[in-house]
Amino acid sequence: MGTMTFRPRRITLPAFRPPVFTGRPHDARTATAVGRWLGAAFAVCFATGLVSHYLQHPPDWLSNSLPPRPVWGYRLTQGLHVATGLAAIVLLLVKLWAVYPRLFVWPPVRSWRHALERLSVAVLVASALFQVLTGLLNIAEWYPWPFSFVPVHFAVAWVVAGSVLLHVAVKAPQIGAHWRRTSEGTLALPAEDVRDRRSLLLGTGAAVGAVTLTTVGQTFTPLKSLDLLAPRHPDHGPQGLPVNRTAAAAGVTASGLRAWRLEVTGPRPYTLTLDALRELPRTTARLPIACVEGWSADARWEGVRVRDLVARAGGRPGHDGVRVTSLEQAGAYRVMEMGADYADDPLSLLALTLNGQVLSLDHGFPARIIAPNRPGVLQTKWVHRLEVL
Ligand SMILES: Nc1nc2c(c(=O)[nH]1)N[C@H]1C(S)=C(S)[C@@H](COP(=O)(O)O)O[C@H]1N2
Ligand SMILES: [Mo]
Repeated sequence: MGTMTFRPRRITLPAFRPPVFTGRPHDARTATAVGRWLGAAFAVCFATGLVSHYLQHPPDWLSNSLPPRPVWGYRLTQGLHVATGLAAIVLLLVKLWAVYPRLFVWPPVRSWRHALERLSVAVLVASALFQVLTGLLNIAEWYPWPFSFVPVHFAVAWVVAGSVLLHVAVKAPQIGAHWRRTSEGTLALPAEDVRDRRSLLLGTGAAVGAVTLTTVGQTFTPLKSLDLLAPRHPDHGPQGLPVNRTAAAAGVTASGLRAWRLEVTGPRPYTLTLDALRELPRTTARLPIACVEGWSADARWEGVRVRDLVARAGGRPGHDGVRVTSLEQAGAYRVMEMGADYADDPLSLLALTLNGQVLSLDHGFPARIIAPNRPGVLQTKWVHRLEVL
């Protein structure tokens, strides 16, 4: 048997030729022009998200000094949070389209500095996409992931905020040139290039406008007739108000309520039947339910002031907070705490009626909390216990 010699042949790969992108829509000026709107949307979204987070999970030092006024405060901030988040989806896609040719820069890494810059952009893009996607699915109440939405959305918001700041710092020279209108010889641009960019920016503005107009009516009721794309319509639901969690979903049934009593604990604990509760002096207030998911609606509520119930149990109005417990067996919003300023506010009610009718089971019969300037998740339904803290 003869021996075969194996001689490896040298394989030469053709030199990689990255695609060439021309045209103004992919240049730094376009990226900057879209980027500043995206930056503004993210800034408002981040700030309003912090408001929402700290109203829902106040640190101890803050829990007794959150402001119950203006009554529409949370409605405004959360409406802005969801509206700017939705606008950011459009802006982010356009921005990524404007800059995606940079994925193909060759060589992919030129220096340490360049590598770090690309890494920071990767973190920015990934975290920004993650935030708008999880936010969007949350307003649709769809959770196709194994983690819990609120803490993860909150944590990643800081990653986005940090990487936006870093990105703006790294790109400061280009951004500065854009503001000074000196980048890439604007004045010398051919007319069609200027038209291209203008068309792209106008199209982007139109898309943001369309998304906003067809969704913002979920919270800005003058535009509610245009609310075609938002998951909720502020008028659709029993007694003219949407319902997030129904009594059935919460496991609350009419028969389970037959033995209902309101228990109030404190220095002088007491129990009230529904008839006895109805006998107490009542207050009427027009207050919104403002859901964290972005819909909100005003309604007329009538009920007993929380501060009267607290005072009757020997609590000190203005000093003591309240823990409120729902009949619901499980669920993140079964137990809620109210700081002293909220508990003492004359508009914080244990409501018995909604828009002139006894509360329906889905709206929290026999009694639910309604308080000014609070996230919907804290407007506890099917209340059966108050504890003076
Ligand atoms: N016990 C209990 N109360 C609750 C909830 C809940 O899941 N359980 N959902 C809250 C949420 S998320 C909102 S937005 C409001 C909505 O009130 P509504 O269904 O009467 O409109 O109720 C809040 N009260
Ligand atoms: Mo909600």
